[in-house]
Amino acid sequence: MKNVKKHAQDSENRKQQDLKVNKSDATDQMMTTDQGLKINDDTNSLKAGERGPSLLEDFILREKITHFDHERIPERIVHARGSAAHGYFQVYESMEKYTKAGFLQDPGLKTPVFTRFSTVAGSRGSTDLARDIRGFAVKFYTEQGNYDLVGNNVPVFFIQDAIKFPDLIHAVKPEPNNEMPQAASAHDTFWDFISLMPETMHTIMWVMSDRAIPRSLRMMEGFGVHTFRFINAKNESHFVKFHWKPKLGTHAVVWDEAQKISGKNSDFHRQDLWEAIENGNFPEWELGVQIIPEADEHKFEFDLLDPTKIVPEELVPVTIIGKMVLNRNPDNFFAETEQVAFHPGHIVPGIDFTNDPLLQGRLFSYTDTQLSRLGSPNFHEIPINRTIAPMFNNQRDGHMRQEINVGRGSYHPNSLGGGCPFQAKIDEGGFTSFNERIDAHKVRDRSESFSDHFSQATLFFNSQTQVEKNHIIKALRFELGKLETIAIKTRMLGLLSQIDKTLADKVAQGLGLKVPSSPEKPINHGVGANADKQKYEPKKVTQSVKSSDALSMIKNKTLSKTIATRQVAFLCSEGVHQASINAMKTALEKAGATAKVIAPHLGTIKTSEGNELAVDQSFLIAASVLFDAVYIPGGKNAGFLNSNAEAIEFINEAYKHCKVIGADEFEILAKTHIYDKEDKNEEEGIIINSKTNDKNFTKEFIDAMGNHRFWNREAEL
Ligand code: HDE
Repeated sequence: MKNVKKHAQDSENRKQQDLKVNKSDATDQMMTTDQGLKINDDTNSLKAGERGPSLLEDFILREKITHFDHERIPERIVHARGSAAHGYFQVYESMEKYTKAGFLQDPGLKTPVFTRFSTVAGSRGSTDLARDIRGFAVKFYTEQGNYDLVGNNVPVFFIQDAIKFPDLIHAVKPEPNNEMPQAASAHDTFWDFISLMPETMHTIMWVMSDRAIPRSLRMMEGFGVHTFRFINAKNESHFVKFHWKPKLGTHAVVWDEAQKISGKNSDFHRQDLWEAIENGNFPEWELGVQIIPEADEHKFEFDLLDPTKIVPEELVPVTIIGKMVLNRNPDNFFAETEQVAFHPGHIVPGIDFTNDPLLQGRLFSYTDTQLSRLGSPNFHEIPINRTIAPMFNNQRDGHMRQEINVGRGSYHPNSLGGGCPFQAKIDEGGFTSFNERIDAHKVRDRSESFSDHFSQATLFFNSQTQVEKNHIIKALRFELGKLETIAIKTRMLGLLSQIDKTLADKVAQGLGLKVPSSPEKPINHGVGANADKQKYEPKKVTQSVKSSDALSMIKNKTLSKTIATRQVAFLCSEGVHQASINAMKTALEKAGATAKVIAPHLGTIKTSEGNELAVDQSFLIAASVLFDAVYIPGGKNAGFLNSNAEAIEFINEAYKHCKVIGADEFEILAKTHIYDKEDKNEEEGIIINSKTNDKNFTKEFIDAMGNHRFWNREAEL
């Protein structure tokens, strides 16, 4: 056991050391040029006379500006905006029965990971809260080589074949004539494409749900999307679907909040992840797998190779096999988060691909894109991309080669180098592909088993609570409502009516349009070369699972009641009652939440007890959308809060977004919407101290926070 621990520690240390090469946080270093020449003056350029022209000879100036001129590299074509963290992965029990993957054998082994979360459509400088899928890419630095699980926070994808990916991305990116809109799908080109591609319908349901506007990167699920294979030492294969389940549960904000957060703090997610890790609140996910025996490949009413389908958890349960903890922020955004290069083709013995045509296309794309983004085939030598496994081969040279290969041999077979590097036998860890039999005609076509585009979209919609359905309807009303072209809206209504009639009717109502009585048939779009034969006809296959709780964030069993790391705004002003603040703050901190004092100005304010209270944020900086709950302590501040428009707006917004509001006295809320309501004293999620007996107040507030939102405040659609 001691050895196992040491081994685990070694592999973590090795990666840490690897990444610290050239770390530039020294405190005792003199400034030099890139050639190591000590610099005496970095403030003035070399000139002919004090007021004279700068001299071309000034190599220090030229070197500095030339390097600066080349600081930027192309941003990722998709997933440009990201944030990442280091951590480790640990399996709970050996998975030997299913896979020989080294990092899944030994519960004592901590495999270092680097995980990058991203939005898909926006540029590097766009907002975190865009309605979008989130990338969830994990690089495992295993002893057998790097394994990348490059997934998303949604378990399905828009398209079935990689050949449509450039079209999808062209459609969703800002329109080419005016480069608008940024990081948004609510525009004509996106919905034009979607409305002509029925296979996108299932993913559209997920993207229109609140899954596309997470509360935090720490509170979203992750999925491998494609079906992969586990291969064991006996070379037996099982199909596998990967799931990441967040320990804090899966949570979202609402669309109105998302849009406002984008203005108030476009780094909301990025900052939340960074601060959680800095404060020692290390985010954690469990890795789950759905394992399907090879013999069951054709037993489902959908095709396992189709990336627009899930395997409902009711048919194949998710088995939790390990955990990932993110415990260290990057030292340098560019060197690590920007230069990390993921690739679904980075696999290790024990894991293999299937013939999912989307996955197959990805296997080519990622290396190709790194070549233009990172500028060299040697991107694997960048510290964040280096493997901790010994790396040795006959690849040589190229732009920015770091390694100085010694010796004459750079070919195989050789005798001059004694035959080195040697090929590894399978029992020495040599990789071999799963020996799948393939016997087929060469065709540009798609399997009939891929032609059901609606039934899982219906399954997703049916699995939601009424509140979640309303949010999907409102999202569609928003997105389609922004389109200029009526024909696209109508075509979309036709597609929605094939998912659910009420859904289509409700969206149509918001758009002021009618659902077409017979939906437009897709003409030769997304149908492959056999389009001319009109062979393809989308169909709906009856699903054995009618509703799945795992698909709803509200019903989901992983929804956690914990309020750990949640942020509570305390609205205060001069004369606030300090004893109330102390009691609530202590109770919240005990539950793992954070209290922030918001007041008219920064610095300190005087409490009713005569003490100075430190202010965290002024009303000018803070906003309800940046917090999970609000508390208004009593004292002499009621007068001020009732006359301050910002404080009133703060409380009204918290109410609108269905958040918990606590106050020492009901009168403090006199100028808010809450006070005007008929059932004002009975509302759920409004906790008033004077009505509870003192002891229960903080408990009731914290219990209410555990419910997260009080959706009954939302209007019926
Ligand atoms: Fe990607 N994708 N993708 N993708 N993808 C990229 O690679 C691509 C797809 C995903 O944090 C690019 O290094 C194709 C599905 C993530 O660095 C590029 C297709 C899933 C990230 C690329 C897909 C993903 C990327 C751009 C259709 C979920 C960010 C920059 C066949 C399973 C990784 C880069 C990071 C990034 C291609 C579809 C996940 C261009 C051709 C499905 C999380 O290579």
